[in-house]
Amino acid sequence: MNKIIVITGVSGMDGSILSEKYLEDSKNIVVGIDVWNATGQYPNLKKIINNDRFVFITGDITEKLFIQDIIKKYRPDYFYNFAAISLVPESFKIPQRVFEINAVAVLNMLEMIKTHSPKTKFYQASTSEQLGDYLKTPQNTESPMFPNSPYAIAKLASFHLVRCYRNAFGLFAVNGMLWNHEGPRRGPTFVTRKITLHIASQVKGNKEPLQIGNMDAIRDWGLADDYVDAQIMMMEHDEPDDWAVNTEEAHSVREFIEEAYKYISKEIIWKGEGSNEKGYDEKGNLLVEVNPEFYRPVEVPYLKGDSSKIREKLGWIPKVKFKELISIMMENDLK
Ligand code: F7E
Repeated sequence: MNKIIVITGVSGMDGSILSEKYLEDSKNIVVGIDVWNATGQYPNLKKIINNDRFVFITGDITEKLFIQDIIKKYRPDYFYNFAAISLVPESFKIPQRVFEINAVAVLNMLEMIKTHSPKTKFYQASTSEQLGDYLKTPQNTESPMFPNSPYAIAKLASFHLVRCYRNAFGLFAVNGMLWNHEGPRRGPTFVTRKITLHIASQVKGNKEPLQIGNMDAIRDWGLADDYVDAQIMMMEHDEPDDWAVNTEEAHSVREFIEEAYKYISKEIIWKGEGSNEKGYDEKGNLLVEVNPEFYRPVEVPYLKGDSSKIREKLGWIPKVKFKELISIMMENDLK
């Protein structure tokens, strides 16, 4: 039987990778939703936009009737919600909009599914960012959560809404709590892609140094492709649950920069401290400099995950870890 899969935020990194995976099965139909843009360009959809089994719909997930129409029309087997304002610093500038998109829209999706299509399985893109100021490490879905940005607070509200609708109404509603995941489709404002794209531009002759914020922030970075596999496994599992997905390895932004320069055989020599810190190559060329403009009003200093539950119950493992992730991104951006 055909499966119908609705994916919001379909032109983003996870949405586009997931669509391609579902469309590999010739019985599946993917209904992809994203915001209208004036260019009409959705580069991540280029492999699937002409596929007969891919239906692309533009709209705004904060319009309740829009979501209602989609759910009533398709009564999907799966509904994946990736649509969000996902750049953390942006959320300090437009917090109300962030709450509408990252929290209220999720409430409406759950309500619509409960009312019109209660058999639809719902996936919420939940995040390690919810953890905020950590009290213990490594962290998982049961760790204390002290989110410290409007982004993370709205996401935590959605996390609890999903649990609540699962427990109260028996919906198959899943939280995939994913740690930072990256790859060639990552947006250029996130730190990993910003670094790999800038280094690639320096190789092509750009003399401007990479401008960077807090290099001491520590993250657990994995490859998006592996994490999308985890999402499918969660939705195929018999029981809905909350799952932590990460590599269980933590590295600083500074280590990411050093490793990415190693890919082009450059060793960074750091000089100065704090907002005056700069990175040079062996010949004294300035390659990196701290720019406080990229500091955040509040930082999430350290995120290292514990993914033992999904490893033990579903057999998921991350195939790609830190160094290989950087190689994949550098190779892509140098092309
Ligand atoms: O920052 C530091 C920054 O923006 C990582 C989103 O997908 O993952 C992502 O959130 C770290 C932070 O990701 C720059 O201060 C230094 O500590 O790449 P990011 P994020 O904020 O961790 C989670 C799981 C999500 O859910 C989010 O949606 O890097 N940092 N210098 C910088 N960050 C950026 N963006 N730009 C800099 O120049």
